[in-house]
Amino acid sequence: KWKKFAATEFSNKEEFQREVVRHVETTLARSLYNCDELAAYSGAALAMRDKLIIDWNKTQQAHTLADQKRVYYLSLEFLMGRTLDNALLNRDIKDYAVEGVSELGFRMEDLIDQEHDAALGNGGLGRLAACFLDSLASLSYPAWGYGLRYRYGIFKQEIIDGYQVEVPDYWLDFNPWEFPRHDITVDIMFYGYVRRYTEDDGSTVNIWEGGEVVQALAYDVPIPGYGTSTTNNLRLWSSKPSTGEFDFQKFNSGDYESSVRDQQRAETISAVLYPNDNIDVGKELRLKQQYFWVAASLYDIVRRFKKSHRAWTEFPHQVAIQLNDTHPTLAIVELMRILVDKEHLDWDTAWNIVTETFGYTNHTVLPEALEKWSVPLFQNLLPRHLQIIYDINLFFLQSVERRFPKDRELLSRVSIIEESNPQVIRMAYLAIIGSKKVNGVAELHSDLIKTTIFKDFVKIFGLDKFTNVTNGVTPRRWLHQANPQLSALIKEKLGSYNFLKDLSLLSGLEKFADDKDFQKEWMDIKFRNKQRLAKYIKDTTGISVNPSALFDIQVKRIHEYKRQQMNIFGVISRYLSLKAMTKEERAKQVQRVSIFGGKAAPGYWMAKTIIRLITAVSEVVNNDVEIGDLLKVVFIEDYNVSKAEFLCPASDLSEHISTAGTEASGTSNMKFVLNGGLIIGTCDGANIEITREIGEERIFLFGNLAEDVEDLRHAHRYGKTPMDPALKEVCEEIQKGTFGEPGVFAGLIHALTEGGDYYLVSDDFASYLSTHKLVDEAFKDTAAWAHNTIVAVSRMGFFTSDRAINEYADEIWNIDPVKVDN
Ligand code: 26Y
Repeated sequence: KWKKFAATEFSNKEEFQREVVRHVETTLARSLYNCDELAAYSGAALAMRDKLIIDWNKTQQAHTLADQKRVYYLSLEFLMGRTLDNALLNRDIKDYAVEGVSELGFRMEDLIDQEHDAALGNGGLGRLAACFLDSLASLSYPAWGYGLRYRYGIFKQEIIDGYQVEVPDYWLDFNPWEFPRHDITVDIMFYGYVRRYTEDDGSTVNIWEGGEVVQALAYDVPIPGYGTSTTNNLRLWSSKPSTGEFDFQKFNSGDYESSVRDQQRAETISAVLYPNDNIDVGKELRLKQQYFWVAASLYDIVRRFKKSHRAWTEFPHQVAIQLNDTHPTLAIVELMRILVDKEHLDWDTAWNIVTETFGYTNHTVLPEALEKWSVPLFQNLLPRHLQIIYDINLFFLQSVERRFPKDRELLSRVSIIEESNPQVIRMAYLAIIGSKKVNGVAELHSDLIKTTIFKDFVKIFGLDKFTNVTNGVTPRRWLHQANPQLSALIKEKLGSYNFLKDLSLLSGLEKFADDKDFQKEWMDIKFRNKQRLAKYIKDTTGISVNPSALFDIQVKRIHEYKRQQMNIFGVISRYLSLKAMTKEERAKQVQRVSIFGGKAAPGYWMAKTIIRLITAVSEVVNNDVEIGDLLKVVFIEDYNVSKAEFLCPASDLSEHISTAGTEASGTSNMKFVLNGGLIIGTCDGANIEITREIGEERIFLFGNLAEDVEDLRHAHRYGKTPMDPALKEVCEEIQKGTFGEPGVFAGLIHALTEGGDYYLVSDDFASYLSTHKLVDEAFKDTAAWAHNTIVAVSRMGFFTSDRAINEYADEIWNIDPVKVDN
């Protein structure tokens, strides 16, 4: 009955068209005769959005009615990318949208290309959160994401004279995918002091007061599931001056400037995403962001829980909160503050509720990425929270002392407070102590955290608290949307698109692996995807690349542990070998295009130097007429989600070559294999599980194992490791000035020599180069290559984020799906 009032339900191209036109003419106030691609995109987006809102309301209603346990995914990063194409595909209306706009004179691809990426994240952790939202909705779980609505997402990268230059990413000019909820605001306090007094009944009460107040305003983003009406909510908080705080007194008395300054100070909190990936810098503003977001989210969650008038002890049966890394760990402390200071529960009852509610996902073992907050800084900003942390620590250490009497070393090792100068709060320890479950993101990583950084906690809490959930990626965006031709070919073979909901069905492809016609169609699609990339490279860099050459891609954040430096040293080595060959020898070589992309954190000097070396090598190699198409080197500017969508389908080979034991999982490795590419990689992160699934004859593994890293590093420190000869040759070539002023690259060479080669480039270099030779040989046999990529894809079912989310739901959150009627 209600449906017939829903004007925006459309189910054919005419209706879609009508809605686009209506929005262009009325919402945007433009004439159709003056409608450019941006206006047409906007009209299409608004039409799609109307449809999503209806499903979204239905979903929220169904969830309220079902009154089941919900999960809240707290993440400081959501790397969503574009929405229109994804929403059209998830709702299965792309076909008539394409026809609808084509009759208006537009190509859908051009409209889709008008959309700005929502880039509220750095890399893997942020993109994982986005894949998880897609899976949560597609599997109909009652789930909310909570994050910050940054005015500036991750910076845009420009390459100027070979160097990275950062440009602000202002993305909110036109964003139809969000809804401000002017009625949903929360006042958040900072600074101030704690007033303690004794009640008549003798109990002590702590009141945090006298601080400055900032207001959090909710913006909601609908998250459409695939093949279901479920449309979940992502709630992002934006900061603004609290209504009481904007100083009208000052304003009226003429102190206009300082009243505007106060306003700006409030808005600063959600102004910009910190552009650091896997490196902690400990800035006060970031702590402010964390508390602001966590406090607003918890207020919201608690308010929703209170509506059901249940006892507090029911809280963990209604609410699961997942902490995406330690960034939201303050939520543990804030919930304690709410329960003890405001709701007057006794400490133990409150603590039981808290430790039944939270789960903590760790994404790294790198020491420089583990968050620590200086106690003086923290005390000034959040005085009451520091007291609560001290109490949590005290009770925890007392319990450890009882179980392990007289082990003072253990106590100091596991204390939340590190006795450095100044003292610091170890957020990971707080997250472990306050959570029911702790998980790593791939098997090796989950094993490593249990045996290294968290081993004392395994001893204290037992093994059951620590678990693994191997990451996954959503096949909707990373197969169906990014590679529509491959998705359609698979559908043709399997009979339906059901594999997009149950990726294990891909196994049905394996029987076609030797079918010559199928192989041809398969490889033709790869070729067309490479042609599209070649055109993009030509248009944006001027470099011509041969689409028949082997495309070797490494795209990810630039970091020494990910070893882009090893890749470019390998390219130099290949260049030197080619130069040394006769014409006849050269003619037998496999042509290669080495493609790099990724952002360096603005303050990460070494990462920026790696980018400079890549661009310097590309200038020399690409202009060497003797080399021609045998080797091209390309740096793709401003790597982001929408670029990943056309890069992943265009690789023959992708590189996942981190020093063993450093890459927690990696997720682009999964995307590349899912799109019919092979991998060269180390025994690290999810590469290991990918190998197990697809078979070791289909992956080019090389290098030392995680268990040997410590000894190898030790050997370097004591000068026992001569540099690999091929690497030495590369260094000498750089020092000769072949790639420009060698002083520019001195830091990179120093890291390999006096620096102790911490990332073991030299130790792995010989096996890296010889493995690349195997790749060349394998690539010459097109039929075998086709066979191997088909088999690999058919065995990738495990790496869907649907599987990961089902594991979280069953083993950590204890939640069930809620059906939403169509
Ligand atoms: C402390 C702070 C500045 C910080 C900010 C961002 C610390 C870490 C990060 C981001 C970490 C990250 O992206 N980690 C990656 O998470 C992926 C998803 O689990 C993994 O696949 C990947 O191996 C890991 O590096």
